[in-house]
Amino acid sequence: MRKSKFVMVSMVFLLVILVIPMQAFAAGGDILTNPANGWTRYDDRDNNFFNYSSGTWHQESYTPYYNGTNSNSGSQNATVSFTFTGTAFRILDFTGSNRSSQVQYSLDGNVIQTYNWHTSTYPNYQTVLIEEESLPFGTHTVTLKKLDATGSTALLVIDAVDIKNIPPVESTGRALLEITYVSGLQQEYDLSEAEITAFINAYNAHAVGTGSVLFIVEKNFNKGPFNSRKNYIVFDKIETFEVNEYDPVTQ
Ligand SMILES: [Ca+2]
Repeated sequence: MRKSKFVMVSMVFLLVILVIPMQAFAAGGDILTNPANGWTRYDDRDNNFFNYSSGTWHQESYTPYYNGTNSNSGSQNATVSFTFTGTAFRILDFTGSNRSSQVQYSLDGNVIQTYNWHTSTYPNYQTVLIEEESLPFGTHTVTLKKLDATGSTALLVIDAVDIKNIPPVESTGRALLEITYVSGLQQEYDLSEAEITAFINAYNAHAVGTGSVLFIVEKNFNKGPFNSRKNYIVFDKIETFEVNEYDPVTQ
């Protein structure tokens, strides 16, 4: 009982420590002309990564943007989203006199914040406008929606997005893989580190159009009369998943 209380107090304390800097750092502000080590950059014209919808989107070419490109829309309710597997992302563009004053940011279907990027400041290209650094490792969907009125001086613009997709390193632990399927069914698998890594690699390979459409989990428990039992995880049926690592020694 004492241990539980200590864990809870510690978790609350940890949350306070984590949340305050995250909120303060959410505005970003750094200029990143290249992704940091361990991060991957996706350019705005990567249609396998970005989903542009609910508005008229235009492509512009201009050297100061990453790769010399941006995608922009002045339509009210213009929406762009992307889904990734990892722990962190950064959205790059700049604040300026022709940017939207109401960009609604949602993470995994939850509205987080609305940004005003309509400023009189001189444009600093490839600035981090939104940054999340400490998400639980898994699949996440980020959505930006332009709420203000249609206009050519109120644009929602994507230059590029950086993703950190390296799973947290644990030396000896196991992990619970929690999968939510499109059907709403949730399943949990107790896997080794190697199995988790294999699953993530297979998932990412499938996401870019290579690799198998499924992943097979060997069940080492409740075999009953069978020599082996297998679970078949079909990637296209997955809505989202989370990996929660633990150390079996301390459980
Ligand atoms: Ca670009």
